[in-house]
Formats: sequence, structure tokens, C-alpha cells
Amino acid sequence: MAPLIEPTEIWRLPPSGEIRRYDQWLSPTEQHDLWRHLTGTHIDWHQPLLHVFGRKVSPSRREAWIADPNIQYQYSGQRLKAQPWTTELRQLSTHLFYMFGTPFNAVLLNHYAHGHEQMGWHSDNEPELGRNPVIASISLGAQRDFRFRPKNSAHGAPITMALPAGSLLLMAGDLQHHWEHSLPQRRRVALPRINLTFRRIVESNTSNDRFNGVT
Ligand SMILES: O=C(O)CCC(=O)C(=O)O
Repeated sequence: MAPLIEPTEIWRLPPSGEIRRYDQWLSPTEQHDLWRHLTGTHIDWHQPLLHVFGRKVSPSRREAWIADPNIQYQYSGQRLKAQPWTTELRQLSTHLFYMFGTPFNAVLLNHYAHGHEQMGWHSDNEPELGRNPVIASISLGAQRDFRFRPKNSAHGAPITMALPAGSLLLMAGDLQHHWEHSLPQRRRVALPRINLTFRRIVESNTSNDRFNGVT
């Protein structure tokens, strides 16, 4: 993991959301080792079963939820069953704590087999994440586009950014309350990708905004 490097790019999205991307945060060797770890026998991957507008939907991507004991989380009507931390994921979480000051207690893993697999528009604004969640997202494997759009067009125009292998993306401030994000299909992408989003689950109505501009 790169030490306390400067972000490659920063976006400030109104009213007071912030996105930072750190390219090559993981070296090629670290990416390779982490990929092998996540695709070996340590992680129990499964297909999500979501409840969307009264219908059951099972997107083909696979996911896994790693969390401290007793941490409950649900999104799109599914309650995630937590798996215990592995040493490798715990180390990443500790490093992110030193960078951003957020004691992450969970990580959601998403595995996309190729560019047909995607994640639709949503915000990470579940009550368990508290107010102004700080989310750190690591990308491995195929580079994919990542999109943001405002819930209110007065806040600006949609943004598309690339998430290269080994990059770290930080989402902070009130971003999740005013903007949505998605990982669109990219049919020409033939290779798999894994994304890890480190999160802190807190009681509802509690501020999660401990990020104070540390680079
Ligand atoms: O795979 C990605 O980069 C998107 C993940 C995401 O949007 C999420 O976990 O909320």
C-alpha cells in the first residue's frame, strides 16, 4: 500500500460532497496477492437477492460481506450475513484508518465476471451508515467506468470517471445524500473486476463524518 500519498484527482460535489481518487494505491504485486486471496478459499461469494419495487432480483455479480461480529447491514431488502475478517482485509482496513481516521468495521466485496455485470444507480445512504458516511473503495482487475449523478439537477451534471486496477476512491461529506453512483455495463470489457468498499456501520442518526481532509 502506498504511504500517505496525495490524491490523483479530487472532485467537490455540491452541496459539500467530496470524492478523491488515488491511482496505483496498491502496487501490481499487492493487487496480484489480494486478488489471489479474494478468489481463493477464504471468501464465501454468493449472488445477491435484492427486493426492488416489490420484485425479487438476482443480479449476476457476486458479493461477500465481511464485518465485525454483531454488525447488521441491509440494502435493497436483503440482510447481509457477515463473514469474519481475514488478516489481509484487516490490514487494509487498518491502513485506511491511518489515512482517513475512520475506523471501518465492515467491507462489502463485489465481483464482476466481465463488463456485462454492473451495479445500478444507488446511494450508500442506509440508516446504518449514519449521516455523511465515509466510504473507501478499492478496485482490482479490469478497469471500469464509475458514474455519479445529482439527485437534484441544480447540483450539477453527471460525472464519469475511470477506476483503474489498484486505485482507491474515497467518498465523503454529504455526497451520499445528494448524489447517486453506478457501475454501468461496458460490453467490451472481457475481464473480471473486484471492488471492495470499506464502510463504518453506526447507529442511525449518528454522524459518520470523521473525515477531516487528511490526504
Ligand atoms: O463496484 C463498484 O465500484 C461499485 C460499488 C458500489 O457502488 C457500492 O458498493 O456501493
